[in-house]
Amino acid sequence: MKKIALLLTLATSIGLAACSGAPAEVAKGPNAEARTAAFKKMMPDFSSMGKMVKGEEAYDAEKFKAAAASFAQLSQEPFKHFTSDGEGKDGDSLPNIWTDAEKFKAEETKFADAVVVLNEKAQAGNLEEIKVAYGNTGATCKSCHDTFRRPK
Ligand code: ASC
Repeated sequence: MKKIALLLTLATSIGLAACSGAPAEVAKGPNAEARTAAFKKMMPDFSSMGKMVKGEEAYDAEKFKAAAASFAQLSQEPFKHFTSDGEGKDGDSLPNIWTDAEKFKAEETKFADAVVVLNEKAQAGNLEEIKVAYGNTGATCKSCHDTFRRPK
């Protein structure tokens, strides 16, 4: 009887752990904090472009150009801080960032290249081409997150 109770407790804990997934927060050392701050800083530009691309806001060529140029600069910053703070202090960064550095670098390059094209298209001002470039940029965000960011 005791054995069954123990097994039940064990099964329940495993079940709960599987369902609840990763902890809500993983501690952040200084590098993780710097990454978060830099990603947060670049997001208003990406969101602003997103609203115009999705038609939630009227396309304003000058506003779009400014956001794309700013994003091209700000989006470089997070990648200066991808150094591990040590186990349990890397925030949303998964350990394979450090162990599979080559693949991570390839994701970073894909993103950076997509951002350059997005800025070029923004400055040229053809909304249909801008939409494609914006979509491609978002796809590189997702591709990296799917492999290297703690699932949310
Ligand atoms: C965003 C955001 C991301 C990317 C990604 C695009 O706005 O926060 O991580 O776009 O979702 O697929």
